[in-house]
Amino acid sequence: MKRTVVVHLDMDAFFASVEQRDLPYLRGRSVIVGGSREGRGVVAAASYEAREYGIHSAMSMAMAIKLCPDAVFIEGNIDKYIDACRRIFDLCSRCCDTLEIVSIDEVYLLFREKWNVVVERSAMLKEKVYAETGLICSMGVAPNRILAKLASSMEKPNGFTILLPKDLPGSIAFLPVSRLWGIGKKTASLFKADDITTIGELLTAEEWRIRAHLGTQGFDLIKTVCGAPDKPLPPTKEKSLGHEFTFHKDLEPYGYFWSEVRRLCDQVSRRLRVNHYQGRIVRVKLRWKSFETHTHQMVSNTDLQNPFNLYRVASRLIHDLLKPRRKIRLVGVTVAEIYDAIETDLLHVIFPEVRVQQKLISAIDTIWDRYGEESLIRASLIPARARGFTGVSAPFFASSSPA
Ligand code: TTP
Ligand code: MG
Ligand code: MG
Repeated sequence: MKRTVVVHLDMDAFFASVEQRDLPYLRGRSVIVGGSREGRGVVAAASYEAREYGIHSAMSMAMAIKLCPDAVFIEGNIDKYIDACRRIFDLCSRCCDTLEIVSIDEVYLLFREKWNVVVERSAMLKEKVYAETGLICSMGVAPNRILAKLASSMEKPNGFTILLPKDLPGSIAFLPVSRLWGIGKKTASLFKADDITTIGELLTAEEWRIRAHLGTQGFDLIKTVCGAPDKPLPPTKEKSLGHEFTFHKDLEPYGYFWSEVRRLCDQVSRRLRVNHYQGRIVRVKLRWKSFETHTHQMVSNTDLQNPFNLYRVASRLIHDLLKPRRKIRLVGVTVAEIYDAIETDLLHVIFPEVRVQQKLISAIDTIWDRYGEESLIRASLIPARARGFTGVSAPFFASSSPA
């Protein structure tokens, strides 16, 4: 059986590079994307030019200004970064067997191919990412995830590093132990007190020292560093999730209809949040009074855990399907091609407009978690409910079938 070869891809100075791409006068200059220059903002991304001054992500803006007052400071545009990230992930998903999204600018690509095939495909992907998005990334090719991530960081920016099994662990022995995923600053300083600073020194350290600082997992780490493959892949997850609503009485698409569509979007995005999923496709379904059924879908480049975004896309799709004077029996909203959500908490802190909506959404989640999802409903549904308008709501989790 072929062993898995892992490729790790990470964009270089991601947010800052998007700005340099879109505003040519920023190219070659120190660019800092982050919170406001006043107050308690932090640096989200720094271009490689800015890093020469010691600036890095998560540093306070006040400190960044002190270190490099001539830098160009930009508050950034999250929609642009998410759009770029979707395009990149889309290119990645087309060239490997399994794609694992780690963060907004980072993925693992898993291949069950020979090394030379993987190397060739990865090099082509790197070129494609640049050709289609104008952005540069670094890639690492290795026998497991930890080594692939290490490899992609070894020659940043614009790096392409291959860690062949036959050269391991010698090819990484000179690197500090802190470069390994899972060894934080604290553990690294404990090792340092034992005169272990490089990966090579870690590999020759006495067993009891490794156990003392890393527990029994330390031995797994050592095997990994020597090129052992990762544990088998987890089974694939459900591919879509949605909600549909059958009206008590067939109706034309006016006020109340749209309130129910909003509610469907609330429910679907809530389930994405609860399960920590994100999705690429929005699909709607309309069943007419005649039982004739139509579906319509589009690729979405926005955060669908946010019900406002989901409604914007779904309502556009429904408008495309509507026919004059025809009554509707059922409406459904589905998000398909779901995948594990990217951790965006930091982005919420940095971008004020996202932060406001996020506050509202998490307040709603808190109430629903505590009192159930009937405890809080849209005000626009109250008059219709009072007049006896109702219907049957049905959630579903599909493995492949459309809504
Ligand atoms: P990273 O990949 O950690 O950093 P980077 O792409 O800017 O630079 P590198 O070339 O070293 O990979 O993060 C990706 C993006 O995520 C980054 O451009 C901005 C955002 N981010 C934050 O908003 N806050 C943070 O603290 C970090 C680390 C990243
Ligand atoms: Mg990056
Ligand atoms: Mg990253």
